[in-house]
Amino acid sequence: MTSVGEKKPETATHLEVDVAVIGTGFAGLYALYKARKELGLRAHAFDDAEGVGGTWYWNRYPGARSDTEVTAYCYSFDRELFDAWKWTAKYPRQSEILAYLNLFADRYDLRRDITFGTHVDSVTWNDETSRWELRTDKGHHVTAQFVIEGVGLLSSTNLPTFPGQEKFKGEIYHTARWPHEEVSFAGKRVGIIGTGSSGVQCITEIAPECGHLTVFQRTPQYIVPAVHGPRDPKILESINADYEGYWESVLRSVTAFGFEESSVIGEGMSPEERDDIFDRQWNSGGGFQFMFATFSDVGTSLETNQAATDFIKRKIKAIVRDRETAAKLTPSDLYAKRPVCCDGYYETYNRDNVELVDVEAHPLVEITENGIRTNEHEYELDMLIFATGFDAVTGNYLKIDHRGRGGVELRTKWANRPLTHLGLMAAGFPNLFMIFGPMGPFTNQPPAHEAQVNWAADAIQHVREHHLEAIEPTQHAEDRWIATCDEIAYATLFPKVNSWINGANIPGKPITVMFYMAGMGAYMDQLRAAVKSGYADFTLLGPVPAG
Ligand code: N01
Repeated sequence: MTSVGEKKPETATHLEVDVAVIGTGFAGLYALYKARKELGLRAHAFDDAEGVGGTWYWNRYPGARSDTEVTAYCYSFDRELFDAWKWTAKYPRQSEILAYLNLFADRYDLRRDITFGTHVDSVTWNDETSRWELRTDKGHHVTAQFVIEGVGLLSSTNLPTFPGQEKFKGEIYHTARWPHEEVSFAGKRVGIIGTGSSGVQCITEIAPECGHLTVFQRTPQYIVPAVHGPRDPKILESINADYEGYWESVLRSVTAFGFEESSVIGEGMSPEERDDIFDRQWNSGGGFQFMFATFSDVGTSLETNQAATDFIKRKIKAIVRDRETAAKLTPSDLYAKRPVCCDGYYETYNRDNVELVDVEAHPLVEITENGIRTNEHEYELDMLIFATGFDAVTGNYLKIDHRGRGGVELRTKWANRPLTHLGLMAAGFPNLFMIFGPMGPFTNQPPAHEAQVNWAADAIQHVREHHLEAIEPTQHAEDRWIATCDEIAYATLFPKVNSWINGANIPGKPITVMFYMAGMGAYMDQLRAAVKSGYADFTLLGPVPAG
């Protein structure tokens, strides 16, 4: 057996490290930094992309920006970086976030330990050596004691195939695989399929640029304004006055978005009082804010939820001039998907060059040489954009052939639903940490990534300091975590509505709970309790006997 401390001769394709990292978005970059700089370990990362950035490398579509205010959409551990980086606006554009992540990679010289343009095909646990063996599509063979995967919650693209798709003669794009080159819309007839977060940003940005825009909508969403603008200097001043306190409050909150969440119960309140609060939030903007800063029970009380949906429906009616279009844009389900915000979305449908097609009522039959044919009409297009989202949460994990102890396949283990403990580790898969894995918290991601990587780093240190080989959650702990996640989710309204949150957007995918919905604060308590108990819910494996 080769111990991690011993150096084995390396070839260009064979690498022996302490920590292998998959993905170089927010999570992977921080994991690489942490393993190398803070734990002093040998680490190497792989990424499919040709550069760092993860989701922000791929999602370059027009209008792409975060809907978390910048002050909570960054790393917290590096105060100097926080002070040095001058975000230009409240909700950062994709290009700005990507520049920030590139700066982070440069600041800590991370690129020398990253192999880009390389997909990790398989991650296999070797029972004899207690090491992971990784193989890539470029022929790399990596041996690592620990694996940290930051493969992206929303990264594996959902590209539905329609009959005749190959015949289309125009340009064709997916929002999450947008080209690096400039795409011109001038004078073109553009079609967009999908009206989720990506779709609405794209639609609003492209409409004024193109000749004609046809939006193919299957399910309307509740969209509230973002009220995008310059950063509020007062927020920054208050963060600077108590930097640690600010981040503590982010981690104690439900959403980890950095805004003040409401503790007001909407149920039982008069409709006028409720509308007043919704109206104030509509005017100050933000999707998660509309759901969590107005009342504490929009996601749990049918009454408050309906008050929210009635309010948005009235707004749609007031904004959209054409009655028929307004009706098509009006959702009929609960407000219990990942909340969406975008400035000027409903106003876009008042433009003469924008048309809305309801493909639920008139299904999309085929893609032709010249455009899209529904069961009612053929729409001629020069460009077709798929804003059809992702095989979320589990998609990228299952693209890698994971085999744990005794050769158990992750695909088999997760055949009916994804199973993890703390959304971070899975029974049967020792020393494998999934950052924002299934059954993790339903929150703003960067602060959660940092917390999970910190937890993983502490676990790694624990194993090494105690001269152990591996840490793995017990089956009992995993079962209990899943039951806890289910119980919490079913106390909310989210399981009642189909979306990527529960896997319902992908045909054939199990529809199930995939998040811990009790919020960031409660999740942090769970992470701390796991350590405080001396890893009581984990099996700690000792050294492999020599010989
Ligand atoms: O994907 P989505 P997204 N025929 O799944 C439609 C994050 N994000 O990329 O609802 C016709 O939400 C589908 O229709 P339906 C954020 O967490 C954040 O927009 O399934 N239509 C839906 O309209 C977000 O929630 C930001 O009926 C089809 C759309 O495509 C998550 O990513 C920006 C179809 C997909 O919507 C996903 O957002 C962007 C078909 N066969 C993304 N298949 C910000 O921070 C799918 N659709 C602002």
